[in-house]
Amino acid sequence: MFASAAAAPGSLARVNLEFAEAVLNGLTQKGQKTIPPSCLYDAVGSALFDVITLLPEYGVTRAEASLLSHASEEIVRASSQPSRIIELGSGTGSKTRHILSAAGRHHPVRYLPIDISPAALDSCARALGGLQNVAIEPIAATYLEGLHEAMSSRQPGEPILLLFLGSTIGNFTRTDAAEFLKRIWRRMRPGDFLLLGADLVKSRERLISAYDDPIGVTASFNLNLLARINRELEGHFDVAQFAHEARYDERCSRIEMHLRSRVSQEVRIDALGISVKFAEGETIWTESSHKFRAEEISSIGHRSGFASVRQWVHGGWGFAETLFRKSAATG
Ligand code: AVJ
Repeated sequence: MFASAAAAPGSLARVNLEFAEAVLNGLTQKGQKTIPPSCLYDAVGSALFDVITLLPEYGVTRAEASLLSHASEEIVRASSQPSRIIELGSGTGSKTRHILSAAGRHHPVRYLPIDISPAALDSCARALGGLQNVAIEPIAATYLEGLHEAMSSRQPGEPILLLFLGSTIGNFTRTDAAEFLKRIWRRMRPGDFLLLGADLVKSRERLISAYDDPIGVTASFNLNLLARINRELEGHFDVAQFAHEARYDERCSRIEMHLRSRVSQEVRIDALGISVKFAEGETIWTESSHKFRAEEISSIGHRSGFASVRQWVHGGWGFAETLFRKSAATG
C-alpha cells in the first residue's frame, strides 16, 4: 500500500509513516475522501486545539473542567481511592489536575498519561509534575498499546482508574465506540474503574458555532491538515482553494468537519507519488464528533460489559462524566 513512498528513500525516515499512510489511503479510496482526526494533531494542530478550548463558543472543555473540579473528591471516593490513574489521550493533561490532586490527598498516586504526541506528553508532565504525592510516567503510544503497557506494570491488588475524557469517544461512531470500550474492558480487571467524558446533544445553532467559530480558529485547525501535508509530505495544496465546513447530521447527532474544494483542481503530493483530483464542492471528511444523550452513554458502557456507577452532568453546556466499573460478576 505504501510502496509509492519507496521512490523517495531519502525522505522516508523523516516521514511520519502513520500520517503518510492515512493520507495515502484516505485520498485515493473510492467515494468520499477521508483523513482520520488523529492527523489534525501535529504541533501546530495541537496548539490550535488548545486555542479552541478557550473560545467562548466551544463549551466542551470548560464544562468538563468545571465538572471535574467540583466532583473530583466524589469521583475519587466512588472509584475506591485509586493509586494508579491511567489516561487515554491525555493531551496536556490540564483537566486531570483536579482528580490527581484529590487522589494524592489520600495516598501516593502513579499517573500514566498515554498520548501519541510526545510534545503533548512533555507539557503534560511539566504541567502536572509539581503535584504532591503524584508520580508521572508518560507513555507515548496509541491508546490500546499504551493501555497494555500501563496495565502490565500494575501491582497485584492495585486499584485502577482509567480516564477517557474530553469527548474523544465522540470521534467514534456509536458502534465503534462500544467496540472500543469492549477492547478496553478486556484489558481491565474486575474492580477497575473507567471515567468517560462525553459531550451531550444540544441545539444545532450552538453546535455549529462551536465547530465553526466566528474568528476562524476551528477553520485554521481543520485547514492546517492541508498545510501539514504540504510540510511533511511535499504536498502542493493551495490552502486558500479549500474551505472549512462544519455540518450537523441530526439523525446521527454528530458534527462533521469537512474541507471543501472551492474549485475543480488536481493536487500533487510528491512524497506519496500521487496526484489527487477534486471536483468543485467535493470534500475531505476530517472529523466526526458524535453527541450523546446522557442515558445513551450508560447503555454504550453496558453493551461493552461495564456497570455504571454514577454520572455527573453539566447542565449549562450539556456534558456528562460517567463512572463505570468492571464488575466481578461479568468479569
Ligand atoms: C478533541 C475530539 C473532543 O470533537 O470536540 C474541536 C476536537 N474538533 N473542534 C471535539 C475538535 C473541532 C474535539 N475532540
